[in-house]
Amino acid sequence: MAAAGISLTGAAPAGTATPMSRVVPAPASVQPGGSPYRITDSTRIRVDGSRGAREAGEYLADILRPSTGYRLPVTTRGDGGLQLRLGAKGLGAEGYRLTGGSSGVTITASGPAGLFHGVQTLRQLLPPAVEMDSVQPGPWLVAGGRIEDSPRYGWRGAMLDVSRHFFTVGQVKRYVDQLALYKLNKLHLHLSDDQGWRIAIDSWPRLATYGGSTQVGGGTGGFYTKADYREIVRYAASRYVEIVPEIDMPGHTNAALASYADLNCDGVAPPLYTGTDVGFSSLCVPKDLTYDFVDDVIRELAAITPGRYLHIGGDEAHSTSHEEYVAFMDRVQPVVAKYGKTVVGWHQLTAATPAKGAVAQYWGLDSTGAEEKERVAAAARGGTGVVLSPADRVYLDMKYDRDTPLGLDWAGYVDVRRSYDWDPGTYLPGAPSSAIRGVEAPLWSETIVTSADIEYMAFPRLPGVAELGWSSASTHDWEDYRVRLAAQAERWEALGIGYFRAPHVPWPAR
Ligand code: TNX
Repeated sequence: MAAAGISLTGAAPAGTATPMSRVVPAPASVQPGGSPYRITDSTRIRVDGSRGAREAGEYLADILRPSTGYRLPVTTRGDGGLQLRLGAKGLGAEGYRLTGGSSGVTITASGPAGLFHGVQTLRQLLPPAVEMDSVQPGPWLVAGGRIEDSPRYGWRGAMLDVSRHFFTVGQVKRYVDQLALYKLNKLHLHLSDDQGWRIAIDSWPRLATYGGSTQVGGGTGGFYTKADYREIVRYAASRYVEIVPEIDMPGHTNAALASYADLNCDGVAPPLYTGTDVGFSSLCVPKDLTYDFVDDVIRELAAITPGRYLHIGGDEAHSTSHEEYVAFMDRVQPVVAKYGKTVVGWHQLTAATPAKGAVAQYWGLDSTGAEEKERVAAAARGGTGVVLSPADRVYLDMKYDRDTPLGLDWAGYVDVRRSYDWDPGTYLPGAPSSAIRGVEAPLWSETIVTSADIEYMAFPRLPGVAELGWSSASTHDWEDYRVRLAAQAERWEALGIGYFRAPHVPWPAR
């Protein structure tokens, strides 16, 4: 039997506060102590006059009101209760400080993103039932003590492949909310591939209307209008998530080539494609029209993307010769810069000449050859940033084990421990740690059709990737992590997130 107050499943016993040491991702510093605060009918959410604090306060109220049934007014007047204030020094753009005691809980931060992340921590300190949309009994206790927290990396991402299967604006927003819960701050949208072009481009309308009209398996596909895309960007920004749009080039372009015959070297449009092969398509590198196309697409996409980055793909260009690949990247990267964005590419970009300030997204495996790893490391030494997405660690489309009903297995099975148990700081031999911008968990959607599919593959692996991106290496400990992870399960259940009950994690009984 567990000692009083300690639960082997990581869940706090009813009527006690969740320990501060249970938060995922692990905070930089936790000093538990003092009395808990109890949210009651008379609690107020007190904000300073800033827009960031007001928005974080309203966001917090939206989470708390349905389940507590309390009014929880957001006000600039008075003291105590749940306080959100900007103006703290030395916490960085995303850091925060949370202090709790019997008279209230105060979150302070230097910037609004920090307040928002602090609210996510507060949320995890409350019982999972706080996530329900009907009134629950409580009590609503927040442990006493102090957390001071800021992230290890600035790039903590997830990628969703909306090309192989299309996902609606509502489905993308749902995923954004799940990212925000674990302090992830980038959502990379893979907007084009052989099977579908998913973003309206006014100067080339058939890309979306024809190129977006199907998907893997032959369904009707879909695409985002510019208004849809802006809505995704706006919603993500309200959760401090930056959208990184990707147009994959010069390979993975069958949907574009099918939409405009003139883009093909032979002037003949191929049929739309609904299978799952890769590496068979290429833009026509010698043709001038190709660069008119690229310029139009990048200009229009950059104009609706407030974020800093534009991803140009560059992976698996097996139908493009090396010389043509290099020539293509030499010509296309300056277009991204011309429209004010920073190039991101899959790490094959390092086989060409990455533009100054470019970011390479590494998706190799432990078993990837030393030469390929060294090419990326050399680029990193030369100033190219690196985002780590090792396929046999963080590809969320890889099966957990042989029985996983969804997903692929070309990079092997990726169980929960494998996805968590590595160090981004030392992962790529020869890459200076200063070049590592962070981590990103891609979810390719050849086999992923519904939000339930997304969630089954992302949970429980995604929170581990979030922890690798946020928490310092000194907090890394599988035995401790798996207990904290298990404690998340009741929150997922309250949120309607179906997850894989991975072995070796002490999940609460159902
Ligand atoms: C490789 S990873 C791809 C994608 C596939 C994925 C499936 C990468 C940059 N390219 O085209 O969807 O494998 O796991």
